[in-house]
Amino acid sequence: MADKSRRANVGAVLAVLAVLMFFSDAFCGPARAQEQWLGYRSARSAWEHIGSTTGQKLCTQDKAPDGVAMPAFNDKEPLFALWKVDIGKLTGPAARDGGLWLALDRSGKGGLYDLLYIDTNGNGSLADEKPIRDEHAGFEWQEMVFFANFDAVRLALPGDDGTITYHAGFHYQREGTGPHKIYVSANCWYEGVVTIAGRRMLCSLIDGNANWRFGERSADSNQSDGYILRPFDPGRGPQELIDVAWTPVGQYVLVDGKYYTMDIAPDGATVTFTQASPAVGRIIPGQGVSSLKIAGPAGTFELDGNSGFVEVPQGQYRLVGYEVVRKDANGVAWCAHGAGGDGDKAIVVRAGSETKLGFGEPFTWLLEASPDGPGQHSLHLSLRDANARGARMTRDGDMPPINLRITNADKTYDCTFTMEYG
Ligand SMILES: [Ca+2]
Ligand SMILES: [Ca+2]
Repeated sequence: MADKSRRANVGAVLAVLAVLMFFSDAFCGPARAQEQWLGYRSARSAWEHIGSTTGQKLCTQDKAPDGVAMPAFNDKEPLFALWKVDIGKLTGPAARDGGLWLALDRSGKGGLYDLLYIDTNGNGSLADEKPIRDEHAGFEWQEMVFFANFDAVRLALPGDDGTITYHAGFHYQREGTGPHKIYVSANCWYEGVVTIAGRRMLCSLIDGNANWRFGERSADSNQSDGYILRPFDPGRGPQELIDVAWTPVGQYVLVDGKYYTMDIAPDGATVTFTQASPAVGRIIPGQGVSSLKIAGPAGTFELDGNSGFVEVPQGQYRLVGYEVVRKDANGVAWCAHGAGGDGDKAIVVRAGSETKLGFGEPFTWLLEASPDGPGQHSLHLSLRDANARGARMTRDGDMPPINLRITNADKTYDCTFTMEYG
C-alpha cells in the first residue's frame, strides 16, 4: 500500500509539473536565449587552432618600477615592462598600475635576454616568481634581429567567480642596437559546441588584444577580440582545421540567414545568442555575384548573392571579397574573385534602402604595353570587373594558363606567348 501511494504521489507531482511547464511555455512564448558554456583551452602553437593575433606591444624601460619587489637578477641591465590586463583582481603595485609587471634577465654575462620573470599571480611582486627560460631564441634577417620566445606561460588571477587562468606567449625582439620590443599574445581561448536555433556549431572565442577580456569590439581590427563559428562536425577535430582565421567581434552574427546578437562574458566562459531583428537595407552586389563578404561594426557577414540581392543590418561596411562562379560546358567551375582594398569607399547601407555596388560581370582583360628597351615591350595583363576593380580568375581552383596571340594585318608576324603570373 505504501509503495502504491508513493507512486500515486509521484504521478500527481509529475502531472502538476507538466501543467506548470505547459503554462510556462504558453506564457513565455518561444524558448529564451540561454547562456552556453565554453571550455578553456590552451596550446603552445595556439595560432594553429585560432589563427594569429596581434596581442599587445609592451613599452620597455630600464628602470625598475617603484614598489615592485624584485628577484636577484644575474645581469646589471634587466629590462622591465608592464602588461595591461583588464579583468581579474590585482593587488599591490599591480592594482596601482593596472597590469602585470615583467622583467627580462640574462643568464650569461654580456649575453642575450633569455630569462623572463612575470607576475603570474598579480600581486605586484616579481620576488615570488621563478625565472622562465626561453624556449626558442636566435637571429634572423641576416643576423640583424635577435629574438627570444617564451611560450605558453600559465598565469592565474582571482576573479569574481573563482580563479581565472590565462596562458600567454611572450616574444622579445631587438634589431641591431634599436629599441627593445616585447610582444605578448594569448595562447588560450574558449571553445565549445553551442546550439543556435537547433543547429550545433563549434564556437571559439579569441582575446585578440591579449588583455584577458573577451568579446571586445573595436574599429581598429588590431584591438578587436574575435570568434570562430563553424558547423559542428563530430568527426572532425579542431586540430584538423587548416587556414584558420578568426572574425572580429561585431554586433551580430548571421546563422542560416538569421541575425543573432552574440553576448560574450568578459572572462570568455559563456556566450549567449539571441535572435535579433535589426533594421536592414538591401545591397545589390552586381551581375553574377554568387557570394559577398562584407565587414563593419554590425559584424562580418558572408552572404549568398544568388538571388541578386542581400539584406544586412544598416551601417557602414567594407568589402572583404566577392565571387562570381560559373561552370563551363565540361562542368568545370570557373570563379572570378574580387577583393576589398585600403582605398575603397565605405559601403553605406540605410534601413529600407537599396545600395548598388556594380561588382561582378562583365569582366574584361586589360592589356597594357610599355617600352622595355630597344625593340622590346613589357606586356601586363589584368582582369577588371564591371567597376574596373581588379579581380583574379581561377579554373577548378587554380590559376588558368593565359596565352596571348599577337599578329599583324598581313600575318607576317604571328606569335603566341604564354603569360606568367607574378
Ligand atoms: Ca607575483
Ligand atoms: Ca580583449
